[in-house]
Amino acid sequence: KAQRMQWWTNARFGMFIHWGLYSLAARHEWVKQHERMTSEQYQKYFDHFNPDEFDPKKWAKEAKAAGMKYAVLTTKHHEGFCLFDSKYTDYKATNTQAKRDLVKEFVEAFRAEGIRIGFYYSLIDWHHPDFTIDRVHPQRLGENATGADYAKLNKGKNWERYRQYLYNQVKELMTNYGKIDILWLDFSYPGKNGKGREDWGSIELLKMVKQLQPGIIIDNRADLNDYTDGYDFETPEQVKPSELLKYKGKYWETCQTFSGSWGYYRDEHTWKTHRQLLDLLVTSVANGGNLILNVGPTARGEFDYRALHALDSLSYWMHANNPS
Ligand code: FUL
Repeated sequence: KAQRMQWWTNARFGMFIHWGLYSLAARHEWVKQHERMTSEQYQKYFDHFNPDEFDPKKWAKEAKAAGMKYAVLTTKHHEGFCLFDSKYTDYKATNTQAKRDLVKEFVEAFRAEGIRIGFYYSLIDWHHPDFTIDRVHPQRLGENATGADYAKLNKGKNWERYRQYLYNQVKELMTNYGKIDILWLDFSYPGKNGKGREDWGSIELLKMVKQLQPGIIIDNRADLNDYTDGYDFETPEQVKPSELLKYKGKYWETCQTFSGSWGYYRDEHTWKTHRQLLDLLVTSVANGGNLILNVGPTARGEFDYRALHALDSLSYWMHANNPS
């Protein structure tokens, strides 16, 4: 394992990219859930998705200049929309005005800059008809609803079909884009029965992934216990630097945002200062871990000017402190 992890340990700094239909709403990647939108109400974002400024070569250059050595893109977030051309759904970029596989372009552009490739894939899916409606789902019931109410609501849903769907999609991602360096599975809460690993079939899923991509590095968010179950690194999210100490001796990567949300949020005014970002990087590395810093591109496919300024400031620092 140490050998497989070596490049990742040396890399230390990566770029997270959260991009999807929620970027159009520009007020958090959980907007469908926060505002209890139905899929019909959410459809407008699909209909208007037209990233006319999308040029992943620009993104890759920004990442490289800032000293980032790998990049992880949301191929599908909780909303269920796929940036890639999956044969198992119509809910994908190819069917929007973008008319193309955006994951493919991301992979090509970042690889060309020598940046390693990671795929984020959400195990949660708020669009798929067989995904269980639970207390976190956009279509959740009122606070006082009982288990029986939920059972009634979920009647006719076939969890097995959803699980097969996610297996098929992960297989596509692991097969159609050449060598993938990182798989970043994400569940923020368990699936059908509240038993994540059984619901997702996590052990088998990871086995399949490792068979298809023997060198791949996988995060810990499929509800698995430890490294022997097949995952490779821990993912402390938005933690304070002081909390990082408890990960000492482990493989870990802290994921952090510029402001608060992961998806583009135009009116969020909690952006970290450039100094805070640099501190995050330095403290992560000094404590033996990685930092993956998130950018939420706009619906048109650009990095927001505040993100560009922050990346620039990191790149000046990298430049000034790079002996070569
Ligand atoms: C969480 C998600 O719910 C957030 O939206 C984001 O993707 C973060 C990295 O992981 O679990």
